[in-house]
Amino acid sequence: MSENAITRRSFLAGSAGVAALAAAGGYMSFGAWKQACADEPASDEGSWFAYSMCNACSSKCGYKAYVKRGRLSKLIPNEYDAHAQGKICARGYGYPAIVYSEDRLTDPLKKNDKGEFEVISWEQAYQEIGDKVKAILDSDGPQALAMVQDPRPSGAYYTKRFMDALGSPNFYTHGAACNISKASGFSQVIGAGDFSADVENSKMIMYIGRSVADAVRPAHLLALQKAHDNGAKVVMVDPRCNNSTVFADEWLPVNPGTDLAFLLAMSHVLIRDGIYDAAYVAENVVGFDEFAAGVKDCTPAWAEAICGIPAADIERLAVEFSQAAPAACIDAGWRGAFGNQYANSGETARAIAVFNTLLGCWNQKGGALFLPSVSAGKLDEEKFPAVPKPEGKKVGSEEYPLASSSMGVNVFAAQRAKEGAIKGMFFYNSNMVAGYSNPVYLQECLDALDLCVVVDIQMSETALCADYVLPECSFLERLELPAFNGGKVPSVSLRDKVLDIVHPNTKPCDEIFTGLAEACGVGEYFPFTVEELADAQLKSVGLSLDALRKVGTISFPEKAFEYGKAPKWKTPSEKIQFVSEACVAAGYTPAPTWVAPAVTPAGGNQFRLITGKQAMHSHTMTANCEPLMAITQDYDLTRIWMNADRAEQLGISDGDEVEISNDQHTGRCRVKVTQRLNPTAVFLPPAYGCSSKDQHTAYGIGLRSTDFQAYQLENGYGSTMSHEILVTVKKVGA
Ligand SMILES: Nc1nc2c(c(=O)[nH]1)N[C@H]1C(S)=C(S)[C@@H](COP(=O)(O)OP(=O)(O)OC[C@H]3O[C@@H](n4cnc5c(=O)[nH]c(N)nc54)[C@H](O)[C@@H]3O)O[C@H]1N2
Ligand SMILES: Nc1nc2c(c(=O)[nH]1)N[C@H]1C(S)=C(S)[C@@H](COP(=O)(O)OP(=O)(O)OC[C@H]3O[C@@H](n4cnc5c(=O)[nH]c(N)nc54)[C@H](O)[C@@H]3O)O[C@H]1N2
Ligand code: SF4
Ligand SMILES: [Mo]
Repeated sequence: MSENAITRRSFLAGSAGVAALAAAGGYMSFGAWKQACADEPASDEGSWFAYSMCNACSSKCGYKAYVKRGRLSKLIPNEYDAHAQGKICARGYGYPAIVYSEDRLTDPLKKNDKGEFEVISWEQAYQEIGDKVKAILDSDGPQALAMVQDPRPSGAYYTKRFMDALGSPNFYTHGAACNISKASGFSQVIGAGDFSADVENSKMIMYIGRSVADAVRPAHLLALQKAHDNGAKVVMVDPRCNNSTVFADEWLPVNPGTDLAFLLAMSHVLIRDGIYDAAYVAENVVGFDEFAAGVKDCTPAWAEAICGIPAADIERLAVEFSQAAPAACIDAGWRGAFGNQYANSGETARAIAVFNTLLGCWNQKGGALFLPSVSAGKLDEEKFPAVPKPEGKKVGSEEYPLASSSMGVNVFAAQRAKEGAIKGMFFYNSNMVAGYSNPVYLQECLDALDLCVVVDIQMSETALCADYVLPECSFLERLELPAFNGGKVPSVSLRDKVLDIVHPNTKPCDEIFTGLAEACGVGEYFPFTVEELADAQLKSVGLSLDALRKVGTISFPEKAFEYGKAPKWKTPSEKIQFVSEACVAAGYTPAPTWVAPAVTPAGGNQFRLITGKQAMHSHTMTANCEPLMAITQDYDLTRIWMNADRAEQLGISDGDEVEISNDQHTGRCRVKVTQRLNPTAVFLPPAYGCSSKDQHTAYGIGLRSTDFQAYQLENGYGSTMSHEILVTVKKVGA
């Protein structure tokens, strides 16, 4: 943290300048906007700015957004924002074009008997949705309603409060399609769903299926750059040589879905040779002996036969780890290898938390840290009435008992809709149908609902399944609640309103959910504006909305992280648990042992289909953004990757068109032949294959991995197992 950073204290001492907002609007297409920007003189004269946060991925990087004559003219990343640290990525710069997209939803829509959407008024939409919610509550109770969302910061608050007010516990994030197995597996061992590798101070850092150079968060990339500059040993375990390789010392092209064998074998070496932190383990761990007995036979030779990493490398890496410890760890990853991909993802996450414990690296400099965060305190109940916690259990929590309770198994709620138990579903900033599991299956699930409401800014595949589509204004057109970010120095950032409303009949989420709550008879829980709530939340930590508006980000140095402080383990035993009763109840061994992935490719023309991010796209939400799709087209980025030796065996050359098929789907695309991929897999970039004709830029470009994915969930953890896919690939015309 720079000395110039704005802290809560320095702010209170009165440090900041004044922001003001332009208020001009008018619809303008992206092409016209681009031309107007090109025609603009370079000077900042007459421009205004407000602090906002990017919405193009989960990182929500903070920036200063300049407005000139009502149009966005410039973005300057905020140096003090926890995730941006003075940089934003290509998506951050390109995504604001969506504000001016001709495909924006402009009015509330209702599906008629012919299955076509008709424009209706907000009053009609609220009234009819409210009546249908009340009817479902009367006939089936609040358990028959569900919400899927993962927006931040306002959306998460308002959608949760709305569901709480209706009495429904069925509140889901996108987690089951992202990192539910990681969060849930870690929780079993360390009682926390995540940790932060102290990358910049590390002597040795291993990434298992995490690519900070493709799946970008600027702060993570900057930390890796520092580690590399400091001479840290950086090891990348990935079936694909991803773009982080520029900072890496080694690439281990593991067979997909087999990292667990690699991890158990490295643990075996540490224990066999007595080079783990025995004192730390003796003091902090329950179940070490069971784990040690379980990995006794997990030799490097055993692992090599499964994961493809040479036994000698496994031996050497374990020793190198022990020498670098405690300034060493395996990074927490995000999604790539054990977030939601395989039948063994949750158990792989457990094995990582165990391995880091053997290094004794928790909260050590250069190790793996639990960083502090600050959250809003208690608010005046008169103005912000508390909502009673819903009774009953979240749908899916019994069937998938290891699943993180805050995330929940979103697609299982959809499954229960198909089975008739869930009657009404809401989606906010979520495209479940295209992105979470098999789209045909998920569409059938949503078709079975009595009521499906989607709040989006464009016609997503999920919105196409809705009875009502409610248009939100874009992220640059709304003020949101403050975002409290954890970190070595925790901080709070703001998404302020930058632009005036572009389409007059769109609304921000706080107004939409307040309106829905009133129509559903629970409006008494929303007697405040977003400004009032934001200000109250900030006052509870000694700040104010005015204060944050002026600077965008304020930090809390008095809550800063301290090395060496023992973490509090929020596990049943209050120790680190190498063994878990919950895992046993779900059918796993007490301590993590080998679990095979669900499918294994047979060779010949059969491959496992895997995916991973491309730096210029996010999930399903950016493909319809013209400047970002232009990069795809310029660099021919929809191609499927295939290992060069396998391609040669199959007579496939770079650029050839191939047919990819399995029992779920058949599609065609061109091939990128490369040595940068494990031979057992093909790698499909994940942002393409949009099937909504109303997304004119994205529609029909490239293939979508979920089309090839069967609907199936990971035992106990409930992830969608997004890489348990076998496909055959053949050259078109061969
Ligand atoms: N550009 C971009 N950045 C993003 C996002 C985005 O959509 N686009 N989204 C954000 C979000 S929500 C997330 S969850 C993160 C995801 O962040 P990451 O998890 O880092 O992203 P991925 O690219 O999905 O996966 C990383 C790598 O895992 C590899 N991998 C696949 N299977 C295996 C396996 O079996 N074993 C191993 N060891 N590796 C494997 C892939 O080849 C890929 O290179 O990215 C965040 N940042
Ligand atoms: N095909 C594919 N599937 C994926 C992934 C992938 O990369 N490709 N990634 C996986 C991962 S890591 C994750 S985290 C999940 C993410 O899954 P989601 O969180 O569902 O993200 P998206 O698929 O991008 O869909 C977001 C939806 O929100 C809409 N939206 C954008 N801005 C706004 C806004 O301001 N307001 C509202 N109301 N809506 C808005 C977009 O138009 C889009 O329809 O997807 C998972 N599934
Ligand atoms: S990493 Fe890029 S896309 Fe994600 S929030 Fe930051 S700037 Fe936006
Ligand atoms: Mo994600």
